[in-house]
Order: sequence, then structure tokens, then C-alpha cells
Amino acid sequence: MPEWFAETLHAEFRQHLRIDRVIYRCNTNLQEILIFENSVLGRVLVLDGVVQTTEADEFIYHEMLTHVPIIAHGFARRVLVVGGGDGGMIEEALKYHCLEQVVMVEVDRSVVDICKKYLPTLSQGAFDDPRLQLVISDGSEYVSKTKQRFDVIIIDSPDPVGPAVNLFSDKFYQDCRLCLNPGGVLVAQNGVPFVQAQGLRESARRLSDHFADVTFFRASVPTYYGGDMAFGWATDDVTLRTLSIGQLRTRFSEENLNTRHYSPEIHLAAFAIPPWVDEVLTNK
Ligand code: AG3
Repeated sequence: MPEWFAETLHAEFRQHLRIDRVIYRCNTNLQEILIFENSVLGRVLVLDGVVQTTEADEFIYHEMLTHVPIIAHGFARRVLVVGGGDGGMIEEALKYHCLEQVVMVEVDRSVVDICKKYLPTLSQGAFDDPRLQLVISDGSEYVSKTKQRFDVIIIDSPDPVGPAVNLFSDKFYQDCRLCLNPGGVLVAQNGVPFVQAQGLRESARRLSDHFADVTFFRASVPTYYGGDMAFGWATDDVTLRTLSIGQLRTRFSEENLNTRHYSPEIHLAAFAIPPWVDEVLTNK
């Protein structure tokens, strides 16, 4: 009998993934880590019973949360990644030669060590890039204390259950706002609206208290089941999401990026929000 992994994130609406081989399993002092192999998804990273990423579809999520804000910003030099211990986000961000520094703040050192070893295709050596500064700390504590300033902040958090709730709080968004250079932009994973509408509504309300322009953009990531995922977008510079397709194409081709999901057309389309999601946002 094959063994199955049942995701427990949504009590009434589950997904089951077949475990072809367990690669690694442990409890750190912060969470339970499981890595297993599935013949369709490749290696799957699970934290506290929730799928975080898989070798097969990680590129969609990581490309969208890096290239959309960095291309929209246009001249980012300093990027902060909160979370992202698997290294998928820094791998995408460090593709930009113009980036001088990427600071990654991950709360659990074991996630970094284990992912480097068992999921190397995610980071592809990015942990060795001299432009990376890795900080092992709670992200909310880091942004409340640091004197460093950033052009782009990427919040690559788990869902707002357990320790990650801090990364969705009003105080955290306010501190992030203070860490942004003028013209800076914050993006954040905000769950799947069809199954997590309440969380989306709360994030929209909290972000709107601190930023002039708040919206969401979308991508469909198969293992974050239930429909499109929403990514929070918050900035004081309203022009960042009014770039024309021509401007996006120019910036994209200048960078010579090798992407599988992101394109200038996908970038523009991602900001089209269906009315039922818009309703969640306007009834905040
Ligand atoms: N962090 C986002 C996981 C979200 C899963 N949630 C869900 N299915 N609603 C992923 C970390 C990848 N670097």
C-alpha cells in the first residue's frame, strides 16, 4: 500500500500527495520538517504539515515574487527576503547583476541547512553568492530593529498560523514600510483567496493603513491548491504598476533573464483581479 501525505492546512478541503520515498524528517526546536519524493512533483518540502514548495512548481512562485517587484522597481540595489530558507527566492533575486546586496532573514537555521543538502535545485548555489547576507532571526524582530534600507522587500512566509502570524501583523507592515527606501515596494505571499479569503481581507486592510497603493497580483501554483494564489503589493509609488508592456519588455530583455513562468505579458496580466476577489478587498 502506498503511503500518502495529507495536507492539513484547510480542514474541510484537503490534498493528498503520494509519498514515493521519504528523504528527510525531523523536528527542529521551531517546527517539523519533512521532505519526500513524489514522481510528479519531485521533492516536496513540508513544514508543520503544510506544503511549502516542490521541485516541480517552485519556479512559478519564486519567479513571480521576485521578478514582478524588481522589474517594476527598475533600479533595485538592495533586496530583503523575509523567510525563504529553502533558497528559491534568493536564487531568482540574485540573477540581477545590478543587485548589490540581498539580505535574507530566516528564523530556522535548520531549514537552510537541510534544504541546501536535500533540495539543492532550489538555491542552485545562491547561498554562496558574496552579495547574500544571511541573518538567522525572527523577521518581525529584524525589521523592527535594523537600520538597513531596501528597495524591495519580499515576504516569503508560511501561512498565518503558528509563529508566522507576526509576519502578517500591523506592526510588521509598519516596520517594513520604515525599512523601504523612497520608491520601494513590498510583496508578500497572501494565500489562496478561494480558501483563505479572510486572511486576504485582513492583509489588505492592514497594508492599506501604511501604504498609498495596495493591491494583489496572482499566479496559479499547483501545489497551493484551491485556485490562484494572491501576492500582496504595497508601495507609496503608484507609478510602479502602471508600466506599459513596452517598458516591461525593455527592462526584461536588458536583464537577459532565463525564466520559465515570468514574462512581461504575465506580469501585466497578474494584476487583473477578478471581481469576486476585488469584492473581498473592497469589503475590508
Ligand atoms: N511559502 C508559502 C507557502 C504557502 C502555502 N500555502 C498555501 N497553500 N496556502 C513557501 C516558501 C517557499 N520558498
